[in-house]
Amino acid sequence: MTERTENREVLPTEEKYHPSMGSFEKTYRDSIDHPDEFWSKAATILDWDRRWDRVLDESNPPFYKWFVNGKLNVSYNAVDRHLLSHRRNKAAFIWVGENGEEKIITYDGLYRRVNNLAFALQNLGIKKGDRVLIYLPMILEAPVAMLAVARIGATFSFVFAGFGASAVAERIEDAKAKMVITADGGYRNGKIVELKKIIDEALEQTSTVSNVIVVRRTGHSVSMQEDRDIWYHDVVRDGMNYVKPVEMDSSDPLYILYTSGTTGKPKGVIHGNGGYAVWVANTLKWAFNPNEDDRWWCAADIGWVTGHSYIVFAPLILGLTSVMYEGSITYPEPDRLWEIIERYRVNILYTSPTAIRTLMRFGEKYPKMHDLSTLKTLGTVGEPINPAAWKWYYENIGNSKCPIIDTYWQTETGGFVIAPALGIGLPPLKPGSATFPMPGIDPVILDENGKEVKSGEKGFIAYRKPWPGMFLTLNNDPDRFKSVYFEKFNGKYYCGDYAVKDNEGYYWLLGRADEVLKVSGHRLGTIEIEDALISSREVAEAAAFGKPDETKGESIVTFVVIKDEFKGTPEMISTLRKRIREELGPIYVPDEVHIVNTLPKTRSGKIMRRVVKAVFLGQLPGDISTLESSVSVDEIRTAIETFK
Ligand code: 6R9
Repeated sequence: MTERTENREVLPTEEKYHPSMGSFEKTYRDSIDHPDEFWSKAATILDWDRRWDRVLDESNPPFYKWFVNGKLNVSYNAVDRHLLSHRRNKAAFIWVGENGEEKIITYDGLYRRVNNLAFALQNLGIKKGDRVLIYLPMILEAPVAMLAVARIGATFSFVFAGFGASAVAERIEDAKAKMVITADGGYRNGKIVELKKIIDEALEQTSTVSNVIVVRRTGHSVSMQEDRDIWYHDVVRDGMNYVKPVEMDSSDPLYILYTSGTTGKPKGVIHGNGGYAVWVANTLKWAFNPNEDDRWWCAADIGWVTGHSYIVFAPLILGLTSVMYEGSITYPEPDRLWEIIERYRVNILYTSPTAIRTLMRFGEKYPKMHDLSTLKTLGTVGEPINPAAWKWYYENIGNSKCPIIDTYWQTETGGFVIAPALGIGLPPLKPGSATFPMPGIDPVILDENGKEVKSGEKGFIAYRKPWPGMFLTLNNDPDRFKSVYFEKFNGKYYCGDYAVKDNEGYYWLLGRADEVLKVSGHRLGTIEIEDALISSREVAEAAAFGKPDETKGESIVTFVVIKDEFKGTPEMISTLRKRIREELGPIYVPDEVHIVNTLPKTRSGKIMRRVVKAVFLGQLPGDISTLESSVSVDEIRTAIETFK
């Protein structure tokens, strides 16, 4: 045991940490009025190698430092420290394959796998500060890879396995990844997704990667490049190869996660070790209050921030048992989620409004086929939930007895920022409202000029104080970090959402105020879609925007102008859709592609996406004073009508 503990004090979390038992209001006020004491106590949710000197260094805003000079290893906190407690033989993950296969991995088993992979990574030359890109489906090797990279002090960047080759290449290049961890393929709706092939294509466009580790999942044949590609099972040896967790500074990077913004280039959001880990573990406790024996199921994909924070880091730091599901929620039948809840007696389900609306369409028949009585709490994330979906979820899945924890947050915030706090005092719920801020979060709703709006009025939601889970910066781009998030409202953090606070203080999140879409909960940039279209040799101009969609929240609509020499080419629309699928991935494929002769532009030549959208949705186009004089809105309307 000695090598496992390394002079660290290993205690089960509960013995050291008791969430404030006071009311929500008291806890919240403490967090705002006495942040040092509050966060010093909250940080004991982790085992630190060295205690911090100061809770927060605000000397160089917006580059805030939490738990200054505190040292720790997050992989140790998620795995090793549970081994000396009753949790050693506890299931960390109950994994369910799309074909119904089951694998249960204990904390001890996770420890062995993480160490063995960390050992292999070290042997392949990966060390502190290196970047490793992970492109894996929802298999157990995904959390193992994240934890193994974190163990040796390297930084991972997990890319959702639904992204296409160009999107992967762009991320490899931006992160300067030295290694890729992928699989031969993944399963989705019973079909194989060719992950290795996509990596091969991406690597043709990049030059930083020296090795690719390939997990055998599907077993179908893939090409392996000698000297570069290695099978996971060849490099990860059996037995137990202990690797000492590398001591990390609280503000060292833990991972980079790319997300969409208002330009074509995805933003590499960097999260750190100490503040991030304190934040995700505490927010999970505050919002969902899971018990030691609960079965927690965050039904997101690990490739998105929800999976990073609430499938991997928070539940493992708390020593919980999670269900992890490989595939599609409607495969083989639309009762898949309900069947898994019954089979594994899940207690807490955390999913997206899109998933709820998708399953709602199939009717009550499917949930009724299963015993869902073990559920005690439900959660949602990713987009605003409409009251009809909330009600359906509450009545048919929660049997009108489970609170719905509507968690509002972003990739950049690391964890929940506004959510009902079951663990410290659940407020009466209002369907569609994420209720109140988490401790430490100080939101304000502002108008365009930065003036606070009155309750009941819509405005931009910003934050007056930093919090521990806030991202550190953007990869390679500290200036963009400052300008994108902190300039609009004079140093306050702002990231693109509209909200209203009602007269009882409840927050209602109303969706994006910028060029970002939420399609089935996936965050996509309209400009990324336009860029991919314009880079097609046939396309002269393109505009992309979102259209309200009953199930997906939003669907993607595009308008394109085809170059003269390609006009009249048959199958143009399917060619363009196919190209987007290959480059960016299936989630980016537009639902509608309309070919038009002209698009409205400003006098300076910028395409007025807003006007196209308004005309398309039958709304007033708003201010068109900057429109190029030769093109009238009526003309556009006729063009759109003709080609609709
Ligand atoms: C966690 C995640 C962030 C954007 C965010 C907002 C929307 C997320 C929401 C919600 C209303 C909720 N969003 N949760 N809107 N209610 N409960 O989704 O991160 O992919 O970065 O997206 O998602 O618009 O700005 P990310």
